[in-house]
Amino acid sequence: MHTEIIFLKLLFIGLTSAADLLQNPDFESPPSNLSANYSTPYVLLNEDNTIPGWSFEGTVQYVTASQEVKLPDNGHAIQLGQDGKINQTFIATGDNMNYLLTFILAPGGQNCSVNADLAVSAPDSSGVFSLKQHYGKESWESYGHYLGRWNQGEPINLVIESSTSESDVNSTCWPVIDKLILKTVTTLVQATDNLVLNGGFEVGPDFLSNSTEGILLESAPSPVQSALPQWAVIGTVKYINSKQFFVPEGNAAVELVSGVSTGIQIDIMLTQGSSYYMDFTVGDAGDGCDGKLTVMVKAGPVAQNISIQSSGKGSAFNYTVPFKADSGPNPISFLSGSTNQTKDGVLCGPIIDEVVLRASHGLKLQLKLEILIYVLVLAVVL
Ligand SMILES: *[C@@H]1O[C@H](CO)[C@@H](O)[C@H](O)[C@H]1NC(C)=O
Ligand SMILES: *[C@@H]1O[C@H](CO)[C@@H](O)[C@H](O)[C@H]1NC(C)=O
Ligand SMILES: *[C@@H]1O[C@H](CO)[C@@H](O)[C@H](O)[C@H]1NC(C)=O
Ligand SMILES: *[C@@H]1O[C@H](CO)[C@@H](O)[C@H](O)[C@H]1NC(C)=O
Ligand SMILES: *[C@@H]1O[C@H](CO)[C@@H](O)[C@H](O)[C@H]1NC(C)=O
Ligand SMILES: *[C@@H]1O[C@H](CO)[C@@H](O)[C@H](O)[C@H]1NC(C)=O
Ligand SMILES: *[C@@H]1O[C@H](CO)[C@@H](O)[C@H](O)[C@H]1NC(C)=O
Ligand SMILES: *[C@@H]1O[C@H](CO)[C@@H](O)[C@H](O)[C@H]1NC(C)=O
Ligand SMILES: *[C@@H]1O[C@H](CO)[C@@H](O)[C@H](O)[C@H]1NC(C)=O
Ligand SMILES: [Ca+2]
Repeated sequence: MHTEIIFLKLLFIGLTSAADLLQNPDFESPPSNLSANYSTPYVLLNEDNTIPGWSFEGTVQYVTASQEVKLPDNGHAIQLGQDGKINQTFIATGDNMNYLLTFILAPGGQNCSVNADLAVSAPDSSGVFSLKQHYGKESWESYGHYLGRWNQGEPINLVIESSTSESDVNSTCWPVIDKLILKTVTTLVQATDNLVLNGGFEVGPDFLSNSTEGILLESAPSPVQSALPQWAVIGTVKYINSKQFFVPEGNAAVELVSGVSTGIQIDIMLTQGSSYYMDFTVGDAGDGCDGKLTVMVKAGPVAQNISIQSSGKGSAFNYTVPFKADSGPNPISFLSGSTNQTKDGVLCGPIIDEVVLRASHGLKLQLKLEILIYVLVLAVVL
């Protein structure tokens, strides 16, 4: 039994990187037959050009970072103009893997009145992304997206295209895409000491190695088709890493950035009438969000508002909410109680980490049992 427990815990962290599933994911291999020098920020591609790894259709331009178009690492990217579309087929690896995509969306142009959207689709999913300003210090944003779940060997056609309802194409800023990162995540398995899966938010889309920005996660009503596995996302949240932000535990946490009543939620079936404890950490990411930050917390039938006084330099406070489970799904949610900004006008908010849900009796008993069995096994071995 003890080895089984260890095995389960290993499964829980059983992530693999799919870093090289996509070819030319950052467009640093330039298109063939480029007519112009890289001295112009945009080069329109035609039928004589091919983009290594990708097919394209419609108005597509090769972009070089410049004063006009800012890109991470000052690299190259692709702009999807009118009816612009690129696609690439990758072969799924591993069985029943979930695929999470990270990418950069940058504004393509300066004096336009509307931004066209970017549509990302795969056989089991589609998502539409609009460039959101004021969520970071850069003009571009990094997004996370749940692509789907496939078995070994399946060919997956990833399609990225521009999308607009605007008829005046001349006043439209067309999206620029860069730095795609694919990550595979195994289906998470219940740990013995926490009834919430991914309660520490360690499983999520990959961070860009050089970016100082977090990753925006858009609304995801279904926790199984969420870029933050097991959590539904309401509004937009920012997935943050410990390399660039203050994170209370482990490598990642969630910052509630998009204002009142936005955040994360799960529904969980529990034993009706039994007592549970929910432990969690609230803090600030050290990103200059100084002042009062409020989180509206729900644990089954219990709702509680928690406010912290943040200095914007990184802080963490632990809380425990005891509750008796209702029948049916019990909501566990963390929603922002305020809309906040840093002095630079960047939207910010409280961070959540280390959500642990435990039965008030069951757990102690189980732990004792584990120790007992461990001792017995040791005794037998010796
Ligand atoms: C590209 O630009 C460089 C200098 O910026 C110039 O020497 C070279 O001739 C140009 N090549 C083409 C193909 O225009
Ligand atoms: C370059 O363009 C020529 C036509 O101008 C075409 O025949 C050739 O296949 C192209 N090469 C590549 C690698 O796309
Ligand atoms: C990170 O940035 C540095 C300097 O801007 C650059 O030299 C390096 O190639 C970047 N690393 C990656 C992985 O993009
Ligand atoms: C792009 O999609 C088309 C079908 O729409 C397919 O024929 C083509 O092989 C795809 N390109 C790549 C690079 O996967
Ligand atoms: C945008 O407008 C500014 C001022 O009106 C002008 O200086 C700049 O050249 C324009 N940029 C583009 C890409 O048209
Ligand atoms: C867009 O601009 C081009 C030339 O700059 C012009 O020929 C075209 O008619 C314009 N289209 C619209 C819809 O205004
Ligand atoms: C957050 O917003 C609330 C009102 O919505 C305000 O009272 C509080 O001071 C703000 N905190 C920060 C860090 O801006
Ligand atoms: C928490 O704050 C919100 C907004 O101020 C309010 O509507 C709600 O009733 C509060 N909840 C509790 C449990 O105090
Ligand atoms: C919060 O709890 C964790 C254990 O879950 C502990 O490691 C950490 O030190 C606690 N933090 C604070 C501020 O008490
Ligand atoms: Ca964490």
